[in-house]
Amino acid sequence: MGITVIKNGRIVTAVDDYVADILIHDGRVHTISREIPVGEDTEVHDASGLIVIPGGVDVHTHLDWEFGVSKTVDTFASGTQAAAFGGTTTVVDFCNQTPGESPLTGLEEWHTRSASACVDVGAHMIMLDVNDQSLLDMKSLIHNEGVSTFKLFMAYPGVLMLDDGAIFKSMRLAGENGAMICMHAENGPVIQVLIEEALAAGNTAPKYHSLTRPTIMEGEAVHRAIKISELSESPLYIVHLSASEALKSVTEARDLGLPVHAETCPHYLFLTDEEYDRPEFEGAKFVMTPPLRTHSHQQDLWRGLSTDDLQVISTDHCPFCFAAQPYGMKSSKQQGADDFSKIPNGAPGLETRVPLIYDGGVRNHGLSLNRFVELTSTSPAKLFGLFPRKGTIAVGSDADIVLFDPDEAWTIRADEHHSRIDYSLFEGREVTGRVKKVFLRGQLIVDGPEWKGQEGMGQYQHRGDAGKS
Ligand code: DUC
Ligand code: ZN
Ligand code: ZN
Repeated sequence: MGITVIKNGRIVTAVDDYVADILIHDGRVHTISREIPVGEDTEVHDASGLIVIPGGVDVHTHLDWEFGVSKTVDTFASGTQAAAFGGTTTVVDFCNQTPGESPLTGLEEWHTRSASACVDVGAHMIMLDVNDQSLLDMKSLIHNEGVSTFKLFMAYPGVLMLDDGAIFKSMRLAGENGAMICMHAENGPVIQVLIEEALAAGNTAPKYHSLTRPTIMEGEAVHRAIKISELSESPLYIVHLSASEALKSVTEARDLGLPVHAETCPHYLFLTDEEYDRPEFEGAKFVMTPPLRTHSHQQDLWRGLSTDDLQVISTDHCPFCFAAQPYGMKSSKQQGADDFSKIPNGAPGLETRVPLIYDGGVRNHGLSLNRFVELTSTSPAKLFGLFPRKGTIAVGSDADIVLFDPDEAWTIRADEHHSRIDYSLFEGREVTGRVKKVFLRGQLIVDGPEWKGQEGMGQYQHRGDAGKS
């Protein structure tokens, strides 16, 4: 690969903010200097008036993933192309163990599916069957396969949920081996009772998804997860945190100095449970877990982002189409037309995360530009064992770079997206701030509306120790 120079951009990292040129060679940042002379064969990109930020790191996606009887609609090719257009150049995606099988087999299958990725990819493992052998396999995943994070579920009894003993064993092993547990924290058995009672009373509409998953049961599970991780002396990462009660427990733990971390997602920051009152079956588009909450929870989440009680904003991109059976899929949101508990839980977000957080966070909620980069790139890269290769612009780092126009106003439209999903949670929302160019390891992959990348160019990321901030 030749030499590329990005000239005159305002480089913003989690800690810096200055105007300079960047010389890229062999896929990495080679030189950063105020004025880099340009040779004849150099590829030059003028970034005057643009912000130059490290490629986004989204550590919570579900691409081409089977969830119960449903399957997410994005392939690795479509989902990662959507990521790139949204300014994200690394995703860490969830693969899973099949009960009765080794998690190593789940990773092998994931590698086959992810071969078409257009941006760099890492894998977390969802543990569904914790026993002596699978605990040994976890060690092998950590030390040989670059998988240093594991998701466990405290929800979905009989399907995904692990009991507290299995959680304790997994956490202890993770802590002893430089890994971290990512927890889906909701009290599954209590929620199951509420779901059964709602259905028995004839309450089948999408809004009952929200009414049967109370915030207090998220708070209870987060508290329990923290206590088990404290005993097992392991770092803990709470995924998709949505509720004030949950945040309170995380804040208390962090104040005690425990290695407890948490992410929230754009939908919890910008939408509320009023979406479930939409007419017809429209509320199903917003059925994700945990559900959308009230405005007061949302305000607490913004406070948590500003005080670093929340360290990451990821998408939980888990796209199921609204319309029935597109792309030959067997399932869609319509599966739950007569029973909210059958609506596949999940929503899209990969393509809109970075601009939404710039618009809503920097422009409208007082986040600094540095904090915006930290939340969407640097902090996830550090916590998930990717830093400093990813998550910053520095000499020696991968040249994953986004040129971002802070002033361009545009409107979010699902039919302009690159994801295969047929709706956006943010349809019609006007935002200011737009991704203009994206480089993956120095190669231009997004140039305005044009796709310049290739399927399969994404590289697997062997991740190092997790839980380090
Ligand atoms: N949790 C996730 O993280 N994604 C999809 C559904 C769920 O319960
Ligand atoms: Zn989850
Ligand atoms: Zn998820």
